[in-house]
Amino acid sequence: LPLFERLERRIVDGEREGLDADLAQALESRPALEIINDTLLSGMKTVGELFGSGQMQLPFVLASAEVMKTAVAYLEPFMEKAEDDTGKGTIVLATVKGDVHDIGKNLVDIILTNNGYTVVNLGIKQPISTILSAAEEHRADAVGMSGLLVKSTVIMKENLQEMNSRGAAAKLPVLLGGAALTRSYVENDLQEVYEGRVSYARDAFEGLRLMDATMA
Ligand code: B1M
Repeated sequence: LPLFERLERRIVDGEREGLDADLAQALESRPALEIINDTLLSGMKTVGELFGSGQMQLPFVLASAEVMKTAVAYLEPFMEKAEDDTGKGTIVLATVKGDVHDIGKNLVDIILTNNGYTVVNLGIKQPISTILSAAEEHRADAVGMSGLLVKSTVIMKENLQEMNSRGAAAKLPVLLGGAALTRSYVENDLQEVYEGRVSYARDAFEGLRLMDATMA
């Protein structure tokens, strides 16, 4: 297979061996971010489709996710950083309670960090109480929640209600992302229950744009 097809295939097949050499070669002709967005994410999309239609079993999805993470870790040092553009603000980021999916959240972390934000990444399965404690401790300017399961969209709603009931925290802008969300669910249903501002980010770059708008 040609290089980029082979790389995409590695994600789908969960094939770690030879990955570094292929990534090194890919970097000779494309920027790291483009490799992630166009090649690796396309592989993860196929994994999702195969899993969703019952053609792929969970352990293989896990293997694909591990190769994806390894690839992103390899590429991260090669990604562009806005060196002179630091201290733009602080965001607490987490995958919500009950949800283990973290590849997207970690991409958001990388993109925001590389563009001058301080990201407090709490990891997966985080209850709102932990998220809010961290927001207070780090004097966060915003809270970011990720979740890929349909049930996570319900958790996000409960989290926003909990933020309302805690008063001051309700003023914090909230950024939401993850495959199970839709823009209209966030901008209508969720905005309706939240006293602060809640925004939907389709991908990590929209997350960055929204943070820039929030901090402007
Ligand atoms: Co799971 N999984 N999974 N899974 N998994 C999905 C989400 C699913 C859609 C697959 C499917 O059925 N087709 C499905 C959910 C169905 C539903 O709820 N309706 C599903 C399921 C069912 C499950 C389990 C329940 C399976 C089981 O146990 N029977 C289980 C759940 C465990 C749990 O959470 N409690 C489970 C487990 C797993 C693995 C552990 C094997 C693995 C995760 C490994 C890991 O993350 N460390 C996994 C994977 C890999 C997937 C799929 C295939 C790929 C997800 C991914 O990493 N995509 C996924 C299929 C899919 O999403 N269509 C699936 C790449 C990633 C970059 O995209 O996270 O969407 P994403 O992030 C995007 C944007 O959404 C956005 O930016 C990113 C791109 O720039 N974004 C944000 C995300 N968060 C953001 C936050 C922001 C801003 C933007 O601001 C805060």
